[in-house]
Amino acid sequence: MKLSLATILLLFSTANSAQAITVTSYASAIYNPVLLIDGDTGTTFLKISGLGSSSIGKVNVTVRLTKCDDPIDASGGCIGLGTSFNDEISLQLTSPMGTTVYLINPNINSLTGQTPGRRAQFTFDDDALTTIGGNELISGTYRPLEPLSRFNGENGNGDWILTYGDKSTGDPLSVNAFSIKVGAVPVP
Ligand SMILES: [Ca+2]
Repeated sequence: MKLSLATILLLFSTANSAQAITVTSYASAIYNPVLLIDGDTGTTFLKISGLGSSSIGKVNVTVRLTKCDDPIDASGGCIGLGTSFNDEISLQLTSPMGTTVYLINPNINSLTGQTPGRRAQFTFDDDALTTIGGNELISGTYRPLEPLSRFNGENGNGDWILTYGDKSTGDPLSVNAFSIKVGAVPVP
C-alpha cells in the first residue's frame, strides 16, 4: 500500500493524540409525561457503563426541553401562548464522581426570552462556537457555560445527573428528553 505524505501525517497525528477516544458509551431517556417544574429544581439521571478503567476524554450532552407561558401539556407541547421567560432556565450536569458543570446559568449567560415559548433541543459540546443566548429557544449545538472537559480524567461509569431549574414561579420548564455520550481514553 502506498501512502501519501498527507495520509502519513494524519496517521502520525492520530497516533500521537493524547485525547484519542478508544471507547464510547451512550445513554438516553425520553420522558412521557415530561419532567415539569416551576420555580424549583429537579434532577434526573442516566447510567453509563462499559468504559472499564478508561478515563473520560470527551462528553456531549443533549437536552430537549420546553419553556412556555402556562401551561405545558404532558407531551411537552405549549398550551400557553404568551411570553416564556427563557431567562429562568438553568441546566447542570454532574458526573458520577461528583464534578458539576453549568450548561446554562441564568445568573451569568441567560437567555432573555420574552417571546412565545417552544420546544427546543440543545446539544452541549466544548467544540461548539457559541454559548446559548438571545431571546428565543433555538435548537442547535452550543458550547456550555463551563467546559465539559472538567470531567476529563475521571472514570465515567455510573450515574450522570442532570439538574434542571426554573428560577421563578409562573411559566414552567419541562425536560422532554436527555442523552449523554461519554468518550474515554486509556489511563496513562
Ligand atoms: Ca417559571
